[in-house]
Amino acid sequence: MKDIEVFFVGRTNAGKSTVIKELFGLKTRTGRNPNVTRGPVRHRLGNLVVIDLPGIGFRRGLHSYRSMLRTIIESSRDGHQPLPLGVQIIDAKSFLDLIERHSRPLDVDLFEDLLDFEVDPIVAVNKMDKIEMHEASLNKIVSRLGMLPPYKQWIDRVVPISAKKHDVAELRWLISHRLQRLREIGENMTA
Ligand SMILES: Nc1nc2c(ncn2[C@@H]2O[C@H](COP(=O)(O)OP(=O)(O)OP(=O)(O)O)[C@@H](O)[C@H]2O)c(=O)[nH]1
Ligand SMILES: [Mg+2]
Repeated sequence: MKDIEVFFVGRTNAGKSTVIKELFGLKTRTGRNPNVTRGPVRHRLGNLVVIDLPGIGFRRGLHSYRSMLRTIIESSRDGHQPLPLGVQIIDAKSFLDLIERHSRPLDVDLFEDLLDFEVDPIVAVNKMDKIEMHEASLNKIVSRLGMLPPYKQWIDRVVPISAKKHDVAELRWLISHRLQRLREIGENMTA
């Protein structure tokens, strides 16, 4: 059986490592400071490879992030594996604060990059416990990412979560559904 990879991307401190810990019970390093995860950390679970990536925005700019993503995606092509599943973690609070201040969150560039790389990402909007008016906030976030609101139109791609509150059930479901599809693609690929 071919390996299937799932990688987690996002701005530093968005909660990538916390989400991985919640979803897979893995011992990832998490922390309140930025730049906790320093390099791609791979965890193998049978034929599933979970990749915890460093965050974008602190020490690591968009350019170096892109080349890290390109390496992961191209190595799956070279190994004749299905394209990895990408899960983008967004810190809802910080995203909304940035657009309030008329700044463009790096999450938008990252999302566009993933689409350009032909990875159809799952977008997990994390730290929902820190924001009010969930529906309106999620609508703002998806429209900034270039998707038409309401966000509920995108339930096969966008999912609100709160990793710290152990609220990741919908994300777990979405990921397992996508991984199943990738497994089927893998089985149909010739070596
Ligand atoms: N309030 C709240 N805090 C969260 C949530 N998820 C993660 N955090 C906190 O956010 C901080 C960063 O979490 P990490 O999982 O280390 O974030 P990361 O994206 O892996 O960060 P880097 O590896 O530095 O890029 C930690 O203090 C977590 O406890 C959440 O759902 N709600
Ligand atoms: Mg981390």
